[in-house]
Amino acid sequence: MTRYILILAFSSLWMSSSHAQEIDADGDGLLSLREAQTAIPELTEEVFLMADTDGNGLLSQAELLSANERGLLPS
Ligand SMILES: [Ca+2]
Ligand SMILES: [Ca+2]
Repeated sequence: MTRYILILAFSSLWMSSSHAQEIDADGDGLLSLREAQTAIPELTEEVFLMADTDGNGLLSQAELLSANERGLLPS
């Protein structure tokens, strides 16, 4: 269930600034490993790096959704 909570939270992050500071601490619209682990404590760096398909060290919404579709995110 955790991944769905994150997807919901992350989606709302894009739409609602009221949630932005809860996960996206620096407000850049991308999730760093630390920010992602705040939302999913079980998320490992290994999984984060697999999800970060463009290798910029940050997860975009598209990368997060793709990782979810590939089953990378802890459930
Ligand atoms: Ca951020
Ligand atoms: Ca990325």
